[in-house]
Amino acid sequence: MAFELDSEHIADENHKGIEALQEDYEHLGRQLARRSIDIEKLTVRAMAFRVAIPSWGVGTGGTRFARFPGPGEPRNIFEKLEDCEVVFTLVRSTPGISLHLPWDRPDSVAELCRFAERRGLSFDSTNSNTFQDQPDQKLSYKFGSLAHTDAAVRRQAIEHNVECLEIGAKLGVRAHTVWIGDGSNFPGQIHLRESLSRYLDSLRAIYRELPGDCRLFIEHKLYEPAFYATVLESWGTSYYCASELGDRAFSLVDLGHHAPCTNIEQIVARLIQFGKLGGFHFNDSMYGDDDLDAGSIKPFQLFLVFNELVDAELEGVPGFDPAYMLDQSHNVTDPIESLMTSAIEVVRAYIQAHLVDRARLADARAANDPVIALNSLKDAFNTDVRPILAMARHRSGGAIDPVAVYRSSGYRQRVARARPASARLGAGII
Ligand code: PSV
Ligand code: MN
Repeated sequence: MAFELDSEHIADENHKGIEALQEDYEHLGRQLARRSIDIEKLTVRAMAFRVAIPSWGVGTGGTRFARFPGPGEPRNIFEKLEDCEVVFTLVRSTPGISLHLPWDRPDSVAELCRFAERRGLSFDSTNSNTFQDQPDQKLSYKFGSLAHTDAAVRRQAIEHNVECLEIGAKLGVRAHTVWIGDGSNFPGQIHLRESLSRYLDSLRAIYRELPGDCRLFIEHKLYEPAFYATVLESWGTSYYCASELGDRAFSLVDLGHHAPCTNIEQIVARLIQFGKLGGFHFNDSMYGDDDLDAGSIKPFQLFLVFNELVDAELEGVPGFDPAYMLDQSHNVTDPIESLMTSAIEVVRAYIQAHLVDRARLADARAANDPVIALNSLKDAFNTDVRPILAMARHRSGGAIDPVAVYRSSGYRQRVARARPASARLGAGII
């Protein structure tokens, strides 16, 4: 409680920026009106948009070479939620939490729910972890988990996922996400077809235990930790597995889990078309990582992904209901600042996608006019929608300039004093 952001401080900071924002907002409103777009409708959409925060994202991550801990890192799930609350208070679009187990296994689920509720937070999804060994674990995941050659290891990994489902049901989550590190580092190390069959059989056992209102998301990744062949390596294999499992199994797209230059927006379109798009882990990457802040490297790609999503939303594609989550690792930034920045970027792409003149785009396509088709997208992408995002935050009680308010609040300095560094922190991705 002692660390909460002071609402007076937010109001004082907003007071400094409101006049300029009002001016920019009115100016943009006039520009958009010339394009027959009502700025108020977009602001309402921005206020309603939601993207979940990963509980692991508030910790400092590392690379395989080193981890440089930051001051005041959260040491347990309650402290993680305190940091998530700061993000939510300032940007307002992030009340949902995506929980990683067993990293964040609560002693009392009821107590965790009460703690979250008091802060206006709720639990969006659970994520299992069979890519690491835990201190008290009987069998090792060194050579895999759900696709392991040993049935006993597979059973242990299934049981962990079933426990996640049980905890998730009490937390009221809407989805459970399974990402496995299974794969091989060398040609010949695993039987490519048999390992996928074992994985699918294990998933079937998990799927059978899925509570009625919960969806199962499976997350593919091209490589890492396996360097030669990952068992669930691509959206195609993911689609196949989700289809085999049943109506409540879907593919989750983590933007960082593809080869460089992959046309991710097309993958998104395919999964929408086949009724199997479950959700997203937003982040960005330059090469093969999945760690950078959303929109920091390829903002146009993020926009193009949202262009597909908004197209499906406006068309009313049956069953279209993707879950949006961030998933990034913060090695050199303050995690709270990175999460706020990413959440804003995601809303930015969503609102820009709503600016696309879809009738003009359809006409250009029908006339085989690539220049006008591209311009329809570029006109939307090149519109600076920041006044809409800032106004949406302000009207929702958040900050006009979240990073500035956060920095001047002294929150990090306060938690640094209250949370002495511990040698074994499980807060971030190592
Ligand atoms: C794997 O890289 C991943 O994207 C999965 O979503 C994990 O659950 C998460 O990162 C944390 O390691
Ligand atoms: Mn992910």
